[in-house]
Amino acid sequence: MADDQTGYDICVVGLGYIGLPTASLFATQGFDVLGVDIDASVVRTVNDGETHIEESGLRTMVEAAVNSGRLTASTEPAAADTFVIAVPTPRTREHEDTHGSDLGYIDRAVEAIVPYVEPDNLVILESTSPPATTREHVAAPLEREGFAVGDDLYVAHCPERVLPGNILRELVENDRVVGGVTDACSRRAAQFYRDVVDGEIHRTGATEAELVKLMENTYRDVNIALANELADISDELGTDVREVIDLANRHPRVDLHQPGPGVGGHCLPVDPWFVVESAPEQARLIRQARLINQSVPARLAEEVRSELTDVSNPKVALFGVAYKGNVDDHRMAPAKEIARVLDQSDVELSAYDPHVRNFDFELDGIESAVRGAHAVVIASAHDEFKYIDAARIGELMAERRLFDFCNYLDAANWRDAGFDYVGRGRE
Ligand code: SAJ
Repeated sequence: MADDQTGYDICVVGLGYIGLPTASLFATQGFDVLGVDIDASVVRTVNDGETHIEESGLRTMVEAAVNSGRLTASTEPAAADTFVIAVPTPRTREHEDTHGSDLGYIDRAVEAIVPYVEPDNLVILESTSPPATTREHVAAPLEREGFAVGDDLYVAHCPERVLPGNILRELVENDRVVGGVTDACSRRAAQFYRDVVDGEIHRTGATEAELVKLMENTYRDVNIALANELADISDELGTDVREVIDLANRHPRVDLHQPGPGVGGHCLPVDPWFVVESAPEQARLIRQARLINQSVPARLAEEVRSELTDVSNPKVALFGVAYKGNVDDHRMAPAKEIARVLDQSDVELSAYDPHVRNFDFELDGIESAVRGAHAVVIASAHDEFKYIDAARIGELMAERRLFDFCNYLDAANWRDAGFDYVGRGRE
């Protein structure tokens, strides 16, 4: 602890993909940090200098932070100058076109810190949240405790904006948007990040900051829906979607994204709904884009199934169950929906993923996954898949079909090995 009178410099509530990197980053910069998680096994792991998530460089940083004595984990918060809340904000219903947001984690985090918050503290919400959450779910309950936000307590939203797989670098290099409940709150929160962030720090209001974050991911989701639609158009017209996108993107003001097996992760499939929910009448395009992306995995699974109608006892090997390439995170991965649809038909399913350790069902080694299979489906673009020996895989399979829904592999290489190669929107 920095000083027994005031407690820790920082108390980070939620030791997940954002909270743990944030806590260890500040600790390695010399701050005394308490990391809090409701999961006792996470707390034990961190106190042992280890990590429960796969993220490049994180293990080393956590180990250094814990060994230096500046990072401690606990299931209980304690007094600190600054509280950072980085807990999940999941949606409440899946696969429907209206979605509520579950702010229970935020409410419980605020409740947990209330006994420790003192005058002049700073409370920051980093969790991606629907508009007005910082005011209504963080500032309001603290005001009910007698604080005057902006006067004797400072509350702000500073959305995390880092890319999984690249978190430690982006935490330092990316610009930050800091939205205070008042101007004084914004100034105080900006000052907090200045010690560890090399990027620019932009000050705005709390609700604006919430919308900035949501629109960043919404922009990607709408753009990917456009790319997925373009893949279907390319199938119809017999054009190569990759070439069309690549050449269109040579224009200085165009940045088309890529089609794929669907949009997964805990951000893009969720955040646009927060916007739709906040202004349902206005957010028509955002809703439509979400529905388009949401429908992709099931449609692709049907496509696989229909290619196998003549096969008796078809077996499909799913390669990649993570929500995108080179991560171990499988939250809302398109592979889950592909597996669900195939599983409902008479297809025998196997799955291989070199990054994911625990999945919804048991994963196989590469050879047992493909043995006797009639098709391989690529559902996450992991680097390892580029180095697969297509001929060797083909020898083990009953029939050689490859559905490369990530447009990731070298079609010529697989065709040379006797595979019937199907990509997204390309010959
Ligand atoms: N995807 C496509 N086509 C593309 C790009 C992505 O189909 O052209 C798919 C991916 O395969 C994946 C999904 O979209 O299934 C989401 O992947 P992503 O890389 O776009 O985003 P995330 O969820 O890993 O991280 C995003 C990032 N947001 C932006 O880049 C604007 C990250 O910076 C955020 O911090 C993160 O969301 C978050 O936590 O909100």
